[in-house]
Amino acid sequence: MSSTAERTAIGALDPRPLSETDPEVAAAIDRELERQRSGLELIASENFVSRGVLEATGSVMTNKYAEGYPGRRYYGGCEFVDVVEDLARERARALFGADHSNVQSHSGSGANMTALQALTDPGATLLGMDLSHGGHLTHGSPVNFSGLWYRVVPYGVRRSDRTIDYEALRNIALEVRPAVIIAGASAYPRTIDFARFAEIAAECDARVLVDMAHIAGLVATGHHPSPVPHADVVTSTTHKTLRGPRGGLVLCREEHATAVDKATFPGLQGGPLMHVIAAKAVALGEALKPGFREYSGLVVRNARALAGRLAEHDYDIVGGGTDTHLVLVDLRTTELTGKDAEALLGRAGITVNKNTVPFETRSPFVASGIRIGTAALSTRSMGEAEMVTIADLMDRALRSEGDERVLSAVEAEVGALCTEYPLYPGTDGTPGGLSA
Ligand code: DSN
Repeated sequence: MSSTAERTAIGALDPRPLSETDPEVAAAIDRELERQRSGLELIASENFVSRGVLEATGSVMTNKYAEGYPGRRYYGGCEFVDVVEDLARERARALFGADHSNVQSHSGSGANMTALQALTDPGATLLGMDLSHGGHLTHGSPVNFSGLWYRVVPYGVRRSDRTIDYEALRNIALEVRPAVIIAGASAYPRTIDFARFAEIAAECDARVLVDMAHIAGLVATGHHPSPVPHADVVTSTTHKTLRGPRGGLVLCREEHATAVDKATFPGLQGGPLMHVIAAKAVALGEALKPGFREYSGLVVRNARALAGRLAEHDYDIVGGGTDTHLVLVDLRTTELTGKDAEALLGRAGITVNKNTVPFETRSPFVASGIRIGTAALSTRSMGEAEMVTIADLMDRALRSEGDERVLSAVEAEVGALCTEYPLYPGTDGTPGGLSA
């Protein structure tokens, strides 16, 4: 029999914590935890998951291969991963009222690839929202698989109020008669009228694909109208307003269930990430609880408060406000580019991303706007009063012209706010640390 020393030598079942076995990686994780704790996270696509989601993501289910679906796997030993995948599938169906769900997509982009493969063939015509009007890369950008494999015709927002121009969309649809119309966005703050998309699609015999990645949590709680009754297929990520682990999700009508499952596996993916699926089950379970409805309501109220205060400081709010978690600021009324603004705010401990805006004239690396979201800070329990304070802090940083004294003063106030609303208190942020 091998000794403990011999077992440790081959790296088997080493009981020591990561800080001892790989201090470099452990130190980077510690520093990331400290960064998340000490700054104001306003990236619209990010959130902070629960201890339960972290535990499941860091669990032994990462060890398991499970190609196939519950009860129909290509590997033995799947009885417990089947439990979590069934829970995740059932909770997704219940939360969104869908006929069918598939929880295996590794990402939102993968989910969109799956949906397009299930609904149509390469070479087909798609309508997707222009990237600079708020769409996503996978909705037809020429540099993405969607633009390379399909014939894409973009639609967008009106110049006058920068909201979706449904009449122009209808005219394009009637003219090009697409196989699929993609609704959904990554940088669009207002309510999307999914029923209108479905009406237009019916007129030209197109399928409707809705990517609800950004608003999934709000849809789950009725804070944004649901796309499910109007769409053939709905895709999402699980880590934005839904507050789960990083990953994707596909919902569909019963008629597309087999095509969606086949497109996911074996069409586009091999083994599912069972630890992530376990964490999706946990997050979907959390979203079914009453507290999540209160959380979503806070996310939306916070975004309104932030947008309202930024408007009082004379920033140009795209779409005239927000109905969601997201605020898009067009900085062309200032001297700043999106890149400048992201950097200035970053120096003050406030994280946002530069973003293109409708009718953009700059490259995406520079961009004329910033995108802001309230999902993460709402998880920290910050409310509308804090959003007003944060808008004031942002304004001071943005007007600072890079003055270190101003930026340091703002950073100190950011730090004080973060201390008042602690993140993962009393833990080291790792699954082991959290359960200790
Ligand atoms: N990268 C995501 C976002 O930030 O919106 C979309 O995939």
